[in-house]
Amino acid sequence: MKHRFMLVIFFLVFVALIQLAATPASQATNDYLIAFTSAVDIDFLDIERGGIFVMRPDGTGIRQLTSFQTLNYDFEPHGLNLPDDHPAFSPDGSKIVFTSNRHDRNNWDIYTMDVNGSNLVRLTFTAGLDTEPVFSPDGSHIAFASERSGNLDIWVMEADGSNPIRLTISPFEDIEPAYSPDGSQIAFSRVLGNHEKDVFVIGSSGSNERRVTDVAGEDHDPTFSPDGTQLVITSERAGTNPFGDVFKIRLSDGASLGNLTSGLNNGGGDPAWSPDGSKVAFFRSSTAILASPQQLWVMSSNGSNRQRTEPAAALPAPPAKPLTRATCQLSPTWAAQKPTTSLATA
Ligand SMILES: [Ca+2]
Ligand SMILES: [Ca+2]
Ligand SMILES: [Ca+2]
Repeated sequence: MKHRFMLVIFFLVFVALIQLAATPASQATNDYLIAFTSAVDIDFLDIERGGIFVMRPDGTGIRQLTSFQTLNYDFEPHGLNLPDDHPAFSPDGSKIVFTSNRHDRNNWDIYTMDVNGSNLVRLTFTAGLDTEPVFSPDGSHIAFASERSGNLDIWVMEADGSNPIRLTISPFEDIEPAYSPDGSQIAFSRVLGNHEKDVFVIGSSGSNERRVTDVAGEDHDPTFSPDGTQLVITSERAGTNPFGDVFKIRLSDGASLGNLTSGLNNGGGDPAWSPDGSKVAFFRSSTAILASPQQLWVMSSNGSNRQRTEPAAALPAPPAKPLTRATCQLSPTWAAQKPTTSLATA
């Protein structure tokens, strides 16, 4: 997840990291779960508003799993980390992996919890940032970005936190890992300079690193198509403010297969492909200004039928004060399958 654009949080922060559980295109089942991080701080005297939430796709059944002080965030040139951030479902939907600085506000580490918020387990114990964790498709491993070796690289560990292995060895910041559907590859973003990122891919055991995009500006936030041959990314190649657009590219050579948010005011970013391939979730800035609140949108994977799908019920009551400054990070991903734990039993 994700993210070059963070500004200072003053008294209002709206942040959502959204995970939409897989929903069959023809069946709007309501027993999937959405997990997301929200850091809405409508009152700076009440700084415990943020947290990881789960809810049903229609916004009902909202439960707050964690809470944090929304001002206790970290802003680095490559992105933002909230006190609890980047939740991602396990493949069976029973667990959520996320990053947190709950033990030390200057040190993020990887944790898992059950989808009801219980059974918290800390998986990493290293200095510095450990973030953006994602389960492998078989649930056996977790890929994440870690700066334990000096700057951010892509690492993989077993799902219990054991046997961490460094995959990328570069002087650049390597972030935003995403597993291919067969688990054999991990796409990631490399921060090559100021306002310069490109997408790379590496074998999930660390071999055969390869550059996928080589385009001026930021190409990042890769996630795979269900067949593993394409990626959706955030790209600035169309020049759309403030973050660029959602582009579909071919994994083999990085060729553009289209701007999926062409013509959409303020473009879109942080795309994520649904497991059935029919939809792409993305964020859209509410204005062309970097610090604007973000909205979650879902479109067909050909870029048509773009619709805002706000988790409105997840957010506190409308702000009593005008929104003066806001920043947001919103990185939708889709769980691989319907969670096995329902809210009724969570
Ligand atoms: Ca750490
Ligand atoms: Ca590196
Ligand atoms: Ca680039």
